[in-house]
Amino acid sequence: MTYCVSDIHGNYEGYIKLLEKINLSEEDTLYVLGDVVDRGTGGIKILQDMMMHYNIIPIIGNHEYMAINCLKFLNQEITEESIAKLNEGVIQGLLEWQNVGGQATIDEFHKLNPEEKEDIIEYLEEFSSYEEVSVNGKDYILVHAGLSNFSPERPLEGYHISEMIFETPDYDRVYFQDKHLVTGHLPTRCIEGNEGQDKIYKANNHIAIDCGCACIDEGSRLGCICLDTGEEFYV
Ligand SMILES: [Mn+2]
Repeated sequence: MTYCVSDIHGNYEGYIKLLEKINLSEEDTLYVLGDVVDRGTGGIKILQDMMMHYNIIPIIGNHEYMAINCLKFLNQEITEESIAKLNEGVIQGLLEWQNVGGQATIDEFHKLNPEEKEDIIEYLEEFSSYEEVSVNGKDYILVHAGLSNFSPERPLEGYHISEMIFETPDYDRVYFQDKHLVTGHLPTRCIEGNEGQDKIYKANNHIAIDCGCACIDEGSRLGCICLDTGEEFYV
């Protein structure tokens, strides 16, 4: 079976419960569509578990994109050289990351030993920007947020990462007649026509799966879809 989940945002307990709920076996594949880290306090712990599973495939989200550069910077020794590199861009990157919940990840990162820190940075650098899968003869494009500057003729490998992780797609628009676009990033409760519902959204060849697990109010959940059966799982 092929499963997709997104925007776990440091909710380690939810992640573990989900693995149990879908009963992820060695023959299954779980795609994680980005934003594993930040806000919640268990993002690094989730990454450490993910990297132990060859059948959990990570796709980059805007939070990982911000985290990579910042963690690399924080992981170097303080030398004249590193201080010289501390320019406005680096500082702004750190501040922006903190503004969106990066501090939880920084705190967790600081508790790791040097080898674990290296492993996390290396693992984050392995994340793909998107994945294409076929299940039961149906084609899916898995990407964190959407496809900015979309044109049906544009090859997927021609998109820059930044065009796939920040901008939400137009859920009223069919992007590909013959493919489904699976996305996270925007809690589905914010999609027009799905207001207030923390539920997987399916329409116009879109499958939106961020069920607001990072929102702390009641009802917010971690959603997961099985592409083979269409079955939805929530924790
Ligand atoms: Mn996001």
